[in-house]
Amino acid sequence: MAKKAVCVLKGTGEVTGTVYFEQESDGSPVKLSGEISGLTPGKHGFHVHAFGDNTNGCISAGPHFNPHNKTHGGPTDSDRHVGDLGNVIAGDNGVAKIDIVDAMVTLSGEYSVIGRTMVIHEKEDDLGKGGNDESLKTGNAGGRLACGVIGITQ
Ligand SMILES: [Cu+2]
Ligand SMILES: [Zn+2]
Repeated sequence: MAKKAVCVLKGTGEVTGTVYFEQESDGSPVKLSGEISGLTPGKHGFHVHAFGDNTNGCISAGPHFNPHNKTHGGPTDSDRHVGDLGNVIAGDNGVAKIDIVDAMVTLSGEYSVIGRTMVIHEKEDDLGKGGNDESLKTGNAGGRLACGVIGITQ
């Protein structure tokens, strides 16, 4: 049966967004759609972080969701965190349209992302190719502009 989820992203600044998730059946790819506004034009790292905890803002969401103990990578790499969705690209109007199909993110089972947090970052994610230690953890994507917990929807 198809599963759906939604995430409303908010932060301390002007960045806001809504992301919709849809998965046709268990094990099929997840489609993400929606948009994020208030961004500087260009690429911004976009990840699922481990915890659905926003008690201290986006920081409480913890590191990238990484249940298989991999290094940070890009969405098409085999060595990647489950949460590694790469970058979204904002246009000159500051809006990034989300149109992602991802084979590793799932809405069901032990590694479901429901109840975890989506984060949009200040900078571009270098996808693990930045040549330093931080690149293999966070992709050097910088601060957390906005975030929200991924919740079940109808
Ligand atoms: Cu992140
Ligand atoms: Zn990562």
